[in-house]
Amino acid sequence: MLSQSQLDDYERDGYVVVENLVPTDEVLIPLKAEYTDRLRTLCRRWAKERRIPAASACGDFSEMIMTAVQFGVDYFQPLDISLPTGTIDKTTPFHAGPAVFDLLTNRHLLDAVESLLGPELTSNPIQHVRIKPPENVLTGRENRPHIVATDWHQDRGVTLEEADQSNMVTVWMAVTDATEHNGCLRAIPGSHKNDMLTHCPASGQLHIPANTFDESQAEALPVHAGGAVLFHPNTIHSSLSNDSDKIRWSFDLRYTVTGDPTGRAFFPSFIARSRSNPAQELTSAHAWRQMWEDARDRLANEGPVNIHRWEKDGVVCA
Ligand SMILES: O=C(O)CCC(=O)C(=O)O
Ligand SMILES: [Fe+2]
Repeated sequence: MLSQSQLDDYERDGYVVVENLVPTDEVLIPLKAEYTDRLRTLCRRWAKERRIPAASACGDFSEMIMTAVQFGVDYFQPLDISLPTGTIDKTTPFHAGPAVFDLLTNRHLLDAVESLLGPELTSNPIQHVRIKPPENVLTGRENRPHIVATDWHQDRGVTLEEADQSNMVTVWMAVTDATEHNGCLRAIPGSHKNDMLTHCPASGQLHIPANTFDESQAEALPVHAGGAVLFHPNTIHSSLSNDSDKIRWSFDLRYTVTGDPTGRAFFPSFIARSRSNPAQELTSAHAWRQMWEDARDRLANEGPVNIHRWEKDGVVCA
């Protein structure tokens, strides 16, 4: 549970930095092991398909990411914990492993979210892994917010209108230490008290135009591995670029009060905690994975999915 002073911070600023939110041995070590195995399988396949040199060492996690970057192989989608937007087919890759499910349902994490949203919590499918290489190894074409610095936005702006009244919290979990040098979050304190601002699509990201908020108020939010930043859906935030020479790794998860729209009804949500009826809680990592596979099969037969409401020609976007 969060302390009174952490709750006060959240109320005043729209975010709270919580160090040591999840235990390293229960959560981070299994996650790193699961991701390393998954990436090794991918790496060996890429080598076999000659997408990377056949002699590539598929050993260390960072090395494999750097090899993928160097040879222009997309490592992001096969490691992401969500299906993508746009067109989905029956083979669109994603990662829904048991260590991720254990993170989503970790009791310490849910205790903190319960302090903010109450005892009935749904895991919202708006969730991503962000494994960011040093920005200087990337080509200028790469602008996905899962790989480079993320532009200023509110998470409310990346959901559909149906979730505008939903009670929701984002949990931004650091897997590696997040610093100002390697691309930690930044946020505008108190911005959650405002309404949602207009977001403009540009170069593969959404952003709030600079003249509609005061960027000089921004606070950097460094946090150690195993800690998290919890923030409100109206909090204006972005991330810095990874100017270090190592990978920077985070997960962003979201929780919604059960019954409130998640904003992505076409992706699967599940009850992560219910104090009124604990039997409703999903406890099977396998069942969770199956929900995503079923969603993929369904969406492969439907048109592309859209995740936001914004047009390039919004009044402030010109
Ligand atoms: O880690 C990032 O680059 C930004 C993450 C973000 O916008 C979020 O977690 O909502
Ligand atoms: Fe965000």
